[in-house]
Amino acid sequence: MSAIISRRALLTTGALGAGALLSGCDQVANTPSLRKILFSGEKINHGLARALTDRNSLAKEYRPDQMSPLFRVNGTSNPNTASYNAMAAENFANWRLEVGGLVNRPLSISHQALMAMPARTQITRHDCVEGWSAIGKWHGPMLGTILKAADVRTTARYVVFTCADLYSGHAYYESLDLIDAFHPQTILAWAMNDRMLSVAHGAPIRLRVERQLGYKNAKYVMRVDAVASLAGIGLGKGGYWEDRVDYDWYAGI
Ligand SMILES: Nc1nc2c(c(=O)[nH]1)N[C@H]1C(S)=C(S)[C@@H](COP(=O)(O)O)O[C@H]1N2
Ligand SMILES: [Mo]
Repeated sequence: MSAIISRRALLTTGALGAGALLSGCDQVANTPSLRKILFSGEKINHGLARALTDRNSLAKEYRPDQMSPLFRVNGTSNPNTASYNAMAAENFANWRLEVGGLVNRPLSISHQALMAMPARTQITRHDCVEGWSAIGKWHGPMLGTILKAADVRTTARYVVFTCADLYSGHAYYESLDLIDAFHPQTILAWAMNDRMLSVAHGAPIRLRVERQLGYKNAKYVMRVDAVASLAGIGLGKGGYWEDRVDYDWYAGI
């Protein structure tokens, strides 16, 4: 069946639920107990997206005239801690991105050095689960370039982003698997809409992972760590919203 159904049709079925797609061609999938085992919870979205889309395909990129006149600020708009405020007051001249965990060469990269790296520019649409979208232009080095420089060990399976802010009193963090971490549109953006990234949008750098929903796009990134497991980090589900309100860890769109 997969040869006949277009990618668009498959993606559309996401809204209806995979049951609608499968029921027409697979009686087994209609057996409630089996369906429960095969397609429980978030695994249905994660598994389907992986099976049906090419994970290396690119998110749509837009033209400059399609950029949103206003890009909403959501979640934390200023970490407002003593250490963050001190760094911001110096325009992040003494901030460093720490890259560690399961890497052979831990890195400590200054803002200046990060901005001197080869960078990508991409105009993409940000989709927040709360029901708004905005198209913006992002500029920064590919995360993959940094991870290659750090020489991620073969035992690593995820990359964890530690942010400077607390949201409702809990540290914001996020994580990606290595496929998304090395995706060419996954960048650490230091500029937005041709200007230095503002505090409200995540200065000095924020993750842009263009094939995932808004909450995966961590602002105020301070550390990047390669890890073998997400257990023991936060509440263990891989991100702030995953831990707090059970959002899907895999938010691919
Ligand atoms: N550190 C941090 N990153 C974050 C958030 C946050 O509160 N703190 N909110 C997330 C959510 S839900 C969205 S929709 C986007 C909002 O990014 P924006 O403020 O640039 O629009 O950031 C994401 N990354
Ligand atoms: Mo969001």
